[in-house]
Amino acid sequence: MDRTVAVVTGASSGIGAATVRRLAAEGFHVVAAARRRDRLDALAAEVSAAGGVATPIRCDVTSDQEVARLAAAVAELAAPVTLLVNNAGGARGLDPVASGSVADWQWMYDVNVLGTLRVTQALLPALEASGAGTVVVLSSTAGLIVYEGGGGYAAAKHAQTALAETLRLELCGRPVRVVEIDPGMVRTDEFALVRFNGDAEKAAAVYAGVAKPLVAEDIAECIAWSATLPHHVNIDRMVVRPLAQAAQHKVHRVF
Ligand code: 8X3
Repeated sequence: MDRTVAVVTGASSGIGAATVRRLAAEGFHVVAAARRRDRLDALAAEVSAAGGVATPIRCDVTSDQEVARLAAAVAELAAPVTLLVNNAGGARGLDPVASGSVADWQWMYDVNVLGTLRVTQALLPALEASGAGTVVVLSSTAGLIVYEGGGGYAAAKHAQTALAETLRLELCGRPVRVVEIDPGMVRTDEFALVRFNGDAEKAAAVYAGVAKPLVAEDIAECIAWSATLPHHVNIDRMVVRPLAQAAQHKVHRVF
């Protein structure tokens, strides 16, 4: 099988890891990029045992040097690069604007927005050269709406959404489509834990009473679907929420 390359950032857990598994099953040679190399190695071994191909590459998307190394390692594979999934990101804190930490806001801007910018810039030439490239930007419903305590995260996700929309305009007429995926409530091992600095009780409260929050595999399915449609079909934006979440503030909880 002639496998094309799909690069997934933030691949060591959650939506990223699920996307690596899903795209490998779809027949891509998946480059799994993240900071935690041990986790990537285990994931690549798992993919291989299932008959797929995944190459683990350490990459912190907040580092220019590491992103340059990622692009060089991808080039060494000498195969068409048809898909980039900008998944690395996250939230820190749920503080009101009045007392939010500047460092948290900076981190969120760096990992969500500039991380997407760095990796997209580094891989865009290869994606275009493939003749049928796709850039997926994992933003969030927080990229479309704001909520109390979510100012820093919403600001970063709104910026990431702006990046995706601008890129699509700029690439019009060139063979790279840009897909923005905006998940609502997704229960993963780490998203809420990172947001609350490891406080498991606060993290669990986010999903309390919600019968079925989305899981990472649900979003991986959306990514795989939009990335494997015929290349002239561009899903501009996909907003995905669990059935129990009709809107950001409208969540059905049963206690
Ligand atoms: C995650 C959605 O509601 O926590 O990106 O902002 S939310």
